[in-house]
This record gives sequence, C-alpha cells and structure tokens, in this order.
Amino acid sequence: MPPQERIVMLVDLDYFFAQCEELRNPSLKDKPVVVGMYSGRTETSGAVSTSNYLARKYGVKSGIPLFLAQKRLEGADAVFLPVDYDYYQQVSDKIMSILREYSDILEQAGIDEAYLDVTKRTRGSYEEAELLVLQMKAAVKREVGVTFSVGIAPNKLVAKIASDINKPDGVTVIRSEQVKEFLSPLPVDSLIGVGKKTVVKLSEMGVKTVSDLARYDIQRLVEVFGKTLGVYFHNAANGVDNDPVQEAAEPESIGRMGTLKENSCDIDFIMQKIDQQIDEIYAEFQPKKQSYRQVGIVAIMTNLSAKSRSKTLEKSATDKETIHKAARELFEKYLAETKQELRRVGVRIAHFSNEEREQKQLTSFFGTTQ
Ligand code: TTP
Ligand code: MG
Repeated sequence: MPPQERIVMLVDLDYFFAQCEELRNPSLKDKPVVVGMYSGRTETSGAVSTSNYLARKYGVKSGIPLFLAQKRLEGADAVFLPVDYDYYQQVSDKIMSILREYSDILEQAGIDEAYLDVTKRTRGSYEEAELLVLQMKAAVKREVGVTFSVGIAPNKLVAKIASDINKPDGVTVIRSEQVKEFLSPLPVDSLIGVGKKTVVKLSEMGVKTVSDLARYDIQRLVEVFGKTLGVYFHNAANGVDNDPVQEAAEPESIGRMGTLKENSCDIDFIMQKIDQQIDEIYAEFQPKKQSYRQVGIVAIMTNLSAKSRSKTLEKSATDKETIHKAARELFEKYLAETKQELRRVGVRIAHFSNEEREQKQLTSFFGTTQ
C-alpha cells in the first residue's frame, strides 16, 4: 500500500540574523546590514554570517570574507554587526513555539528553519494549508515582528527546495502532481546530498539536471555510487522522500547547584566550587556522545535572591574546558556588574544535539562522494 499522501511545510526565516538586528533597531531597515563572524585576528578578518536583502544587492552574502563585503559596500552607509547568538536564539525560540501551535508535528531543523507536518489539521487540503500559512505569518508578524518563507509539498525534500523559490515573505506550493515538473529543470545539486564531487561525476555521466538523473538507469547509479546512495539519488530525483517529520526529543540540561564554604565574590574561590560541579556534569554528559551548545550559571546572593545567566556558544562543543571557560566568563561578568557576595552557585549545560554522530552518519551515508 502506498504511504498516505502528506502535506509538509518547510518554514525558513528570512535573512534571519540580520532581520533580528533590524527587529531591535528598526532604523537599520533602510540600510544594508551585514552580520559578521569576526575572527579577531584583524579588525575585518572573518566571514559574513548573513546580510539583509539590501546588502545582497551589492553582492554581499553568507560566507564571503568581511573585508570583501566592506569593499563592496563602500559609500553605501552599511552597518556591520557581530553575531549575537543568544539574542537570535531567543527570537527563534519564540517563533518556533508559535509555529508549533499551527502544526501536527514540528521538527526544528536549525536556528531558522523547521519542518511542519500539517496533514491532519488541513485534512490533506493544499488550500487549507495555504490559509494556515497566512495565519502563521500574521501571528509571527504580530507577536514577534519577523517574516519567513514557506515551501508546501508532499514531502520534506520538495518542501525544502520550494521554500527557496519565493523569498522573502513568500509561499510556494508544489502539489504531488506538480513535483516532477517542478524538479525536472533544476540542477542536480538542488537535491540534498548532491555535493560538488557528485556534481562533477554526474556531469561526466551526462547528468546535469534533476530530470537527467530521474531518467538515468538506476542499476548504473548503484554501480557508480553504491546501493544506498544510488537508490537515494534515483528516488530524490523522482521526488520520492518518505522521511517523516519528527518532533525532536525534549530539550534537556545537566546541572549542579551547591553552597560555597563561605559567602564570596572572589572569582577563583567560586570557580573551585564550579569546577567540582563541572567534573560531575561532564561525567554524566560524556557517555551520551552528544554535543552541547549552551552554558548557564546560577548565582544565589546572601539574601537568597537568585539570578541566572547563559551563553550560547558559536559552535557546539563536546569538551570540558569550554564549560569552564564559559562559566568563568559568565561569573566574571556577573560579579563585575553586581559586586555582591554569593552564597550558592550552580552551572549547567544545555541544547544538546547529536551533531557529531549525525555528521558521521551522513558522511558514511553519502560516502566520499562529497
Ligand atoms: P539561511 O536560512 O541560509 O540564510 P538567511 O536566513 O540569512 O537568509 P534567507 O532569507 O536566504 O533564508 O541561514 C540562517 C542563518 O544562519 C543566517 O541568518 C545566518 C546563519 N548562517 C551563517 O552564519 N553562515 C552561513 O554561511 C549561512 C548560510 C547561514
Ligand atoms: Mg533563512
């Protein structure tokens, strides 16, 4: 029996980091805005994380060096800002919780994108799905002030490609009977998993578009790329993808709290306690073979009022030293601001993911062809 026809959406927030910056400072809206990851070596070393659509008109996009972005935007009254993950994460969390209300199942696929299965609530109707998107857009605009683009399709593969067609603030609907026609003219690297090396190999075989790939003899694909990959390419090119939209496991954290031997605002004394806690946290965390993305601290004053602070790391980490460094930084900053003695202190790590493991699975799945 064929699997039930689904309606799947991919929601992708528009120029996300730059849109967040415009959100907290609306005067940026009519200027080119570049959000950069500054490496710190020189004043302009680093790369562009993203830019708003005005800056993109000057050829400034994700990944290009910051010095090049500056050159391209010379005299354009552009604004350059460093990434502020914590803030973007907060905006993202708010949006995801709104989107969740409009979906049967929501699978977050990154800080600015999520797959939504809406089959049940739309009773399989694409018209209903489009109306749902209008409601979602209005709610997110009203409650957060952010726009996004959506692809609606019978599966994740096609929804993802469709979401890129109308940007910003767009919607693209590809019904199952339109999938073939939609995918056919696209270059093969539009399909997830078709990287640079695969493109070269396929091109040598005379395969340039998705329709070339869809028509190519599957046996021959299997001979060249192996069974898993060959079958995957064949199915993807034919718009077949049965991967379900799955809610990620509940976010969790691992933390410890403890009372200091004496009230103190001495960072080294506080870190002695914190380091013991980190040892325990790490012992619990390590067997999970996951990575963490956030480090938080809790400080309880002598009057028993509690304050917490957290830091989202630029990259997921798996080591103990990063927890120590982030916790120390948070406490130093906190103590400098409050100048009060602490009585109890705590530390925690959160935002776990299987990134490393998934990366490995993907690498072994896609072999060495990427
Ligand atoms: P994207 O969704 O790829 O880009 P975007 O949201 O900025 O723009 P679009 O309107 O085309 O969707 O990525 C989401 C965020 O991830 C982006 O705002 C910044 C970050 N990012 C990087 O830091 N480096 C990169 O190379 C890319 C592609 C994204
Ligand atoms: Mg985006």
